[in-house]
Amino acid sequence: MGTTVEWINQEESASHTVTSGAPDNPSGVFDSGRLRPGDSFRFTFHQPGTYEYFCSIHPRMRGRIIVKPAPASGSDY
Ligand SMILES: [Cu+2]
Repeated sequence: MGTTVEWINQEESASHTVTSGAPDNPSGVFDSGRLRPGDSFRFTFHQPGTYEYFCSIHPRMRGRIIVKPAPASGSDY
Protein backbone atom coordinates (compact mmCIF):
# COMPACT_ATOMS: atom_id res chain seq x y z
CA MET A 1 0.00 0.00 0.00
CA GLY A 2 1.00 3.59 0.30
CA THR A 3 0.85 6.38 -2.18
CA THR A 4 3.55 7.14 -4.71
CA VAL A 5 4.45 10.70 -5.63
CA GLU A 6 6.51 11.44 -8.70
CA TRP A 7 8.47 14.65 -9.21
CA ILE A 8 9.59 15.57 -12.73
CA ASN A 9 12.14 18.23 -13.51
CA GLN A 10 10.54 20.17 -16.36
CA GLU A 11 13.18 22.90 -16.42
CA GLU A 12 15.08 23.55 -19.61
CA SER A 13 18.50 23.76 -17.99
CA ALA A 14 18.42 23.80 -14.17
CA SER A 15 18.98 20.76 -11.99
CA HIS A 16 17.19 20.30 -8.70
CA THR A 17 16.87 17.77 -5.90
CA VAL A 18 13.96 16.52 -3.86
CA THR A 19 15.42 16.19 -0.39
CA SER A 20 13.31 15.54 2.69
CA GLY A 21 13.35 17.84 5.68
CA ALA A 22 14.70 21.37 5.80
CA PRO A 23 18.05 22.72 4.62
CA ASP A 24 19.34 23.00 8.19
CA ASN A 25 17.80 19.68 9.20
CA PRO A 26 17.45 17.06 6.44
CA SER A 27 15.24 14.25 7.67
CA GLY A 28 16.84 11.48 5.66
CA VAL A 29 13.51 10.01 4.56
CA PHE A 30 14.17 10.54 0.86
CA ASP A 31 16.70 12.24 -1.39
CA SER A 32 16.54 12.17 -5.15
CA GLY A 33 20.08 13.29 -5.75
CA ARG A 34 20.57 15.64 -8.69
CA LEU A 35 17.66 15.64 -11.12
CA ARG A 36 18.67 17.00 -14.47
CA PRO A 37 16.05 18.39 -16.84
CA GLY A 38 13.74 15.56 -17.83
CA ASP A 39 14.71 13.39 -14.87
CA SER A 40 12.11 12.18 -12.41
CA PHE A 41 12.05 10.80 -8.90
CA ARG A 42 9.42 8.66 -7.18
CA PHE A 43 8.84 7.98 -3.53
CA THR A 44 6.12 5.90 -1.90
CA PHE A 45 4.72 7.23 1.35
CA HIS A 46 3.53 4.56 3.78
CA GLN A 47 2.95 6.62 6.90
CA PRO A 48 0.50 9.49 7.31
CA GLY A 49 2.16 12.75 8.16
CA THR A 50 3.52 16.01 6.86
CA TYR A 51 6.73 15.71 4.88
CA GLU A 52 8.68 18.87 4.22
CA TYR A 53 11.24 18.86 1.44
CA PHE A 54 13.63 21.20 -0.27
CA CYS A 55 16.11 21.48 -3.11
CA SER A 56 19.66 21.03 -1.90
CA ILE A 57 20.94 23.08 -4.83
CA HIS A 58 18.51 25.96 -4.23
CA PRO A 59 17.60 25.76 -0.52
CA ARG A 60 14.93 28.42 -0.81
CA MET A 61 12.89 26.01 -2.93
CA ARG A 62 10.61 24.22 -0.49
CA GLY A 63 7.64 21.93 -0.70
CA ARG A 64 5.38 19.89 1.48
CA ILE A 65 3.57 16.60 1.05
CA ILE A 66 0.67 15.84 3.36
CA VAL A 67 -0.24 12.16 3.61
CA LYS A 68 -3.62 11.46 5.13
CA PRO A 69 -4.74 8.15 6.60
CA ALA A 70 -6.76 5.90 4.33
CA PRO A 71 -10.50 6.17 5.00
CA ALA A 72 -11.97 3.46 7.16
CA SER A 73 -13.31 0.64 5.08
CA GLY A 74 -16.50 0.22 7.07
CA SER A 75 -15.86 -3.46 7.26
CA ASP A 76 -14.11 -5.63 9.80
CA TYR A 77 -13.16 -8.28 7.27
CU1 LIG B 1 16.71 23.52 -7.27
